Amino acid sequence: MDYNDEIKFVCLCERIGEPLYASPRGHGATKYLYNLPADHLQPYEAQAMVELRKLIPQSTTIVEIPVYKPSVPYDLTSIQKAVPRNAIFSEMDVGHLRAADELTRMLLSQPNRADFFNACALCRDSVNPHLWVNAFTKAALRRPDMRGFRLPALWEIMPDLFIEARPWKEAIKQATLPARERAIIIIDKDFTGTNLNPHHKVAYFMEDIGGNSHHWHWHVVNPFFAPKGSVDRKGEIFYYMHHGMLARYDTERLANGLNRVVPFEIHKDLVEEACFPKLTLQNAAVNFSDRQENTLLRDFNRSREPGGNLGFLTIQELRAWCDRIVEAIDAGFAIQEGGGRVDLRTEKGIDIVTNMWESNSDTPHRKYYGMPHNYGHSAFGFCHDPDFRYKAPPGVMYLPATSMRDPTFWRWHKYLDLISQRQKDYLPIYTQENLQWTGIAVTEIQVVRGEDSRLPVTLDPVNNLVTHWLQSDIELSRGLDFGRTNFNGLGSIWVRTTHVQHLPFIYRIRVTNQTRADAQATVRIFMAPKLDENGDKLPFFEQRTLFFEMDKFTTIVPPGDSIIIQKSENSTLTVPWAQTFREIERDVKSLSRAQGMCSCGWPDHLLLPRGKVDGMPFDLFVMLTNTQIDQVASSRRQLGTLTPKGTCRDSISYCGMIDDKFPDSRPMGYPFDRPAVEDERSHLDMFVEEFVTPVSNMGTAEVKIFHVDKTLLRGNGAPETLRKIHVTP
Ligand SMILES: [Cu+2]
Repeated sequence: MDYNDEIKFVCLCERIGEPLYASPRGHGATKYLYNLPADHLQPYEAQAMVELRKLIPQSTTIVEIPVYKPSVPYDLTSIQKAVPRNAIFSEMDVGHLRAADELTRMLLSQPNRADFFNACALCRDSVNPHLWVNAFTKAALRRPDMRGFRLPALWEIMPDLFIEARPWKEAIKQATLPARERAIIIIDKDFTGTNLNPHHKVAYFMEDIGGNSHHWHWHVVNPFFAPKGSVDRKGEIFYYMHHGMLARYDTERLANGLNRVVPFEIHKDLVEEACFPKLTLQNAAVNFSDRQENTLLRDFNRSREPGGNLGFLTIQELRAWCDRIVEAIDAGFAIQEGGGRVDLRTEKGIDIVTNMWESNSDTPHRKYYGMPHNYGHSAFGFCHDPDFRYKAPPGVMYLPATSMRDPTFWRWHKYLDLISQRQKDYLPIYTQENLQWTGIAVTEIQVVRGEDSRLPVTLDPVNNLVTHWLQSDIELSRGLDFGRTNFNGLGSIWVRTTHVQHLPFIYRIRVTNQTRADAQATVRIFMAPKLDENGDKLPFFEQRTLFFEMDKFTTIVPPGDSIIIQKSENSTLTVPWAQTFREIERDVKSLSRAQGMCSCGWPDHLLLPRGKVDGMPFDLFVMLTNTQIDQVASSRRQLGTLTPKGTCRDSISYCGMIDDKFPDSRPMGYPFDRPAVEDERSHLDMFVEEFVTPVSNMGTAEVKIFHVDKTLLRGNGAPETLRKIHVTP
């Protein structure tokens, strides 16, 4: 895809609430003006377009982009009815999702990229803007003629889902000033609360813009209603990705002196945690609602809410769905719609059970097992005003792009995670043959820390990792609709946010291959905290579920001794800091970008947990497995044949492969995905060493993560000469 084609799509994502005819798009030397067919516009719009064009300064270089009627006609009536333009669009709302899927199908039906572009441009201003972003992203991901397209950072497209109302208001004020007089708006990392609320100690993680944006992307890449059977291991990847997020959340809690998350008690209905998100949804012009502590989870009926399609739900029903799934797991089979049983005592069981609670298109019986995940999210999102008597908007749990901010997200997902883990508990434990790779041994594991001259650290670089705070600037102007266009307020509006970052490191894994031939190995790297809340060593049955993936790649292990080197920034789990509109605009070279959108993956800056100031011990785990066994024959991309950093690629472990098989035949989370021994919970005195030592191709090392409480600046953002304003709530 060349630059001229790409930029036409990129600029569609700019100021999504402002009609395309209203102003040119783009911030570079060249501006792009979409020329919409006259009969597409209302008479007042056509007239406004003429008037507004007179305001464009003569000196502006304008590239006109003609938009034509696409060759496949479409009808948006039902989509507009299901989700009005100013409604709160949510991927948790079944009716909204169906409408978004309908638009995706229409966009996919366009026979070529030109028609696809025309359809995207023409329907953009006729449907709900967040629905449009969802449908456009899904269609672009799946169209072969869109391979290589770079979607700008989600926080630039829809900044209102990430940036609180107060800095937003300040940004609008800044937009009225000439560019040189504007200030950088600094959002403190304690902006949303104080440590009087213990959960606030991990707010930096819950509110992380990369983490939340990953969660949104993930749900777009793995939509609930992907056609039945169309996504390989759909339920399993849902379980595995969220399980990984939970393990990391628990680790952050331990690092901050908090207990691990307690699963939500569905039979108690008490939502103990409060949430005061301070976010405003711009297109709907409403604030996300707050929730007081100790709110009850109640039956909801939001059918009177304009644009709401969820209708109603009783908590008793939600409970019944969950209880039936648990019962199915214990019974060993699920009931299929129309009669018959689905066996759950198989490797595939995890997929089926998660299909049931995720309630995607592959659930064996939607009516009987319900839609616990989505309706649970919604019940939390509505519990402050369940019958809409106060006409209060939902809370952040209602949207995937914002739900991580709410402590109940983690409690609800922990509850669901335990349902899937319960299914895994019934599987036979791994035998020696399932784990051992004869002739291959991991003999030593080290991590070696890199450095940043701005952060002098005297610790031994071996096995001592370091995190710190990093300020990153984000540009709000691409998402600020109205009040500001390219001819009355040129230039950027900067917001400075703070997040965790780590010093880069490399893995050095010493291995021995006792065979006479090269061995193609899959290297699986995980990490888990070593100590519990009391500072005691975690027994393996508890630590096992805290192991989170760090990397997975393939390599050739030659006969004899050798060392495998891997850089932390090349982790196949993570994606780099997202590309901004500005970077895409400047990168005019026509790159041959064959890969996907490189938008789905755990953010690189969260690869390491924050750790503790005086060091937090972790067990780093490495396992080598035989790629010939791991390889999935029908997968287009071979496991681990990854493109070098700098080109686009998604996280395969977390996001899977679009329109292809998941390229690793092992259960996700292998070898930690099931109990290690029979009756695991009675083995309080079993530790990780007992699991690892008998298997030569596994190894562990203790590493410590030290948090240096200093803040560095990423750079490459706002000019430092600008004034700075600190916003307070
Ligand atoms: Cu989710």
